[in-house]
Amino acid sequence: LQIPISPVVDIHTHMYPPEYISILSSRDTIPLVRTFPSSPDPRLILLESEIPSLELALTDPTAPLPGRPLTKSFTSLPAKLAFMSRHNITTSVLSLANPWLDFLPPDEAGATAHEINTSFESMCASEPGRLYFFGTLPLTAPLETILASITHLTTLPHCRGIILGTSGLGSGLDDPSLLPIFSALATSTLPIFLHPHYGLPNAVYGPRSAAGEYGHVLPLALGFPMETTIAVARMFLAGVFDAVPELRMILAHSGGTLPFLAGRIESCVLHDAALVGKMGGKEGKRRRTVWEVLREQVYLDAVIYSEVGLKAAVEAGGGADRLMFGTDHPFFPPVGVEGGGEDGVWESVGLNVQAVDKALGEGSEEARMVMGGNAVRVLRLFE
Ligand code: 5CU
Repeated sequence: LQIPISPVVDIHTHMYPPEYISILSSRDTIPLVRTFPSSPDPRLILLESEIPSLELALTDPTAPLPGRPLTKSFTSLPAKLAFMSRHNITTSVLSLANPWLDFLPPDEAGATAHEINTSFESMCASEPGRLYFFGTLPLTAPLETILASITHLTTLPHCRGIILGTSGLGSGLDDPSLLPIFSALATSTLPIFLHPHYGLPNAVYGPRSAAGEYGHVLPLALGFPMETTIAVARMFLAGVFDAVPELRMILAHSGGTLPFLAGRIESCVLHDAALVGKMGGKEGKRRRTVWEVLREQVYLDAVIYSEVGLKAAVEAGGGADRLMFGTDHPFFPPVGVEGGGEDGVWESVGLNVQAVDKALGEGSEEARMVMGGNAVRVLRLFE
């Protein structure tokens, strides 16, 4: 394996292996895959905000199609590799896309996680140096099954962490029942790639959004980042980072709005007499601020699409060495191109590359770190 001097590493890139698609195809409630007579591709319907359009399309054949087309970009390894080559991506760290295994019955989750993680391992093994992956946990299963799944992941040579949603075991990531899982991940040096799925309640987007007037903009642009922000703020307030100091988290979409709102979170803690006393730090130690937690235990991806957001993410991390490039492929393919344009150059990728170049200087050492060097170091790639 020839390791390039300046590899480009995509740490935010998803796939749905065939085993997962067959589960979705057998379902009547979201997440599901459904065919419609007016669509050449089956439709992938994932989000609660897509339920109104799904219901409409099931009763009215002329209504706009719900969800997104399930194209080869979501499922095919050759399509992923072709996308990487077209965009000069040396190595991808694959992950199952949302909503992972969050919806499975407890007695099925363990075996499904085993099957899906094994499937990712064999995809990665078939392309040495080009592919690694973040595993998936069977969070609806009993604790011992979840811990066994973590042990399984430690035996898979291409696994570099896990992808996790914000619901945890059903009560969010500040749930004390998660501490043994966080500890096991920390002990196994498996960072958590935290990714949103649930967004905000549909009601906040209003009836015009429910009627499809604004497409996916509000849930994806605003609901997703707020979800991540709230999940991490809850972990911080509950003292999870102090309880498991070796835990490392990589936050999707540059940490949601954390880089922008960390100061406000910190100020609200500081001005809450009861809380600041309670969070005083263990064994007389000083309380760590949200800024310190961000600089000691948190990494951010660089999927933010603008120079302004990227600069905030760099500042929040205390420098460019906590930021890692990503694409969010296969979401956000080019639109308005005959056939969907998935085989061309993706504007969504270009926006994130441009943001790095503009914020850090094209060709600079810092840009190189964000584009790949940091991922190689943090995720122990090519070892
Ligand atoms: O377009 C979308 O809905 C999504 C999604 O569901 N997950 C993701 O990672 N990005 C976009």
